Amino acid sequence: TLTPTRADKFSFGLWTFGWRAQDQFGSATREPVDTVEAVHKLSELGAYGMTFHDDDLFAFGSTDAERQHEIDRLKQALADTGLIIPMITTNLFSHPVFKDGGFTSNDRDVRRFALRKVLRNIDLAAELGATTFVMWGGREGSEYDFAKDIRGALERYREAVNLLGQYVLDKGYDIKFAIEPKPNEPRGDILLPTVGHALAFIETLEHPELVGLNPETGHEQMAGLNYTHAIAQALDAGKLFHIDLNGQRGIKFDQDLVFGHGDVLNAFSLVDLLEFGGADGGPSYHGPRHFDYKPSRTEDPQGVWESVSANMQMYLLLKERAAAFRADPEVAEALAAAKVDEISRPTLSAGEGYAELLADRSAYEDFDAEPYYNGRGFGFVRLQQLTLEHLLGAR
Ligand code: GLT
Ligand code: MN
Ligand code: MN
Ligand code: MN
Repeated sequence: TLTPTRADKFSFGLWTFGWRAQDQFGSATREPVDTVEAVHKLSELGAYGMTFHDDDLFAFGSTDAERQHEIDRLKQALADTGLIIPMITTNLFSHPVFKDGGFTSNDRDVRRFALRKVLRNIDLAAELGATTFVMWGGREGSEYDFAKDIRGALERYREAVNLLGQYVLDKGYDIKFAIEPKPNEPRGDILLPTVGHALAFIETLEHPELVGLNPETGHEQMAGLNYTHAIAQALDAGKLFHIDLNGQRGIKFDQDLVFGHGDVLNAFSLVDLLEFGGADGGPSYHGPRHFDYKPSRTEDPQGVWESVSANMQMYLLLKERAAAFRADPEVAEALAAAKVDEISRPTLSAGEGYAELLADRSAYEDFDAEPYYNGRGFGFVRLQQLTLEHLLGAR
C-alpha cells in the first residue's frame, strides 16, 4: 500500500472523524474525539491539515475563556506536530436559532447574529493562518414554496457575502471564500443547490474574485450530476478554491462515504483530472485534498481511524492507477482514435470568422455526412474498457 505524506496535502474536517454517529433514527454510537489527540493522530497517519467549524472546537455559547482555552490547546497541538489549518468554516446550521437559516433566515435578528458569528470566526481564521473560508449554507432554504421569498433570500445571501468580502479586504486578510453547494438535506430545498447555481451567483457579487467554490462529491451526485464535470467547470471558471472529497451511491440521502467507496469510476476520472489534468500533464488543482466524509455508524474508534486512512489510501491508489493509465501506449492510441485531443483545437482557423466559414465550401456544401452512417465510430467503449482494466489493476 501507499504511504501518505504531507506533500499530498490531505486534510480532514474535525467534524468528520469526530462525528459521533447520531442520526435521525438513532443516538450516538461513539465517544467524542478530543481535538489535541485528533491533531496528533492525523499527523501520524500522514495528513497535513485539519479544518473545523467554530462550534466543533468550542461549543456554541462558550464563554470567552472557554473559547480561548480550546484555541490555545489547538495551537499547541499544531506547534507540536506541524499540522496546519488550511480552512475554517462557521456552523450556521446546528443551533435551533438557525432553523430557518443564517444569512437568509426570514428573521432579521437571526441574520444579524449569523453575520456577527461569521465575522468573529473570520478573525480566528486569520489568526490561525487559514486562507480559505468555506460557506456551506445547509439551512439556507425551505420546505414550502410560500414560506420563502427566494429572490429576497438571494439578495440577503448576496448582502451577507458582500459584507464579509469587504471585511476581509479592509482587514487585509489573506482569505478567500468558497461556497459549498448542496441540493437538499437538511432543508427540503437548499439555495445554491449545485456548482452551476453557485457559479452564476458569484458573478453577481461586489467582489467575485474573492469567492469561489468548495464542491463536494456526494452533493453533486445527490442531484444526479457528474462530479468530475462539475469540477472541470469550476476549474474552467477559475473557481476551484477548495474541494470536499467523499463517496456517494446514487440519488439518496447524503451518505458521506469514504472517498472512492461510492462511484469509484467517477472518483478515478476525478483524481486523474486533479493530478494530471493541468498544463503539461501536471496537477490542475494545487489546494488541499480535503476529505469531508463520515465514518459509518457501525464503526468503533479503531474503525474510525482506519476509515481516515482509507480516504488517503483510495486517493493515492487512484492516482497510481491514473498514472499507469496515462502511460499505457494502448490507451494513448485509443485516446487518439477517439479524437479526445481534437477538442483542444479551435473550431475556427486562426483569423477565421463567420465570413470565412461561410465561404468555406468544404465545411458545408461539399461536406460529406454519409460516412458517419455505419462508419467513423469514436471507439469510446473500447477506451472505457481500457479504463476499467486499469482501474481493476488488470494492466
Ligand atoms: C456539514 C456538511 C458538509 C460541509 C461542512 C461545512 S459541515 O457536515 O454536511 O458538507 O462541508 O460546513
Ligand atoms: Mn455530504
Ligand atoms: Mn462538505
Ligand atoms: Mn456533509
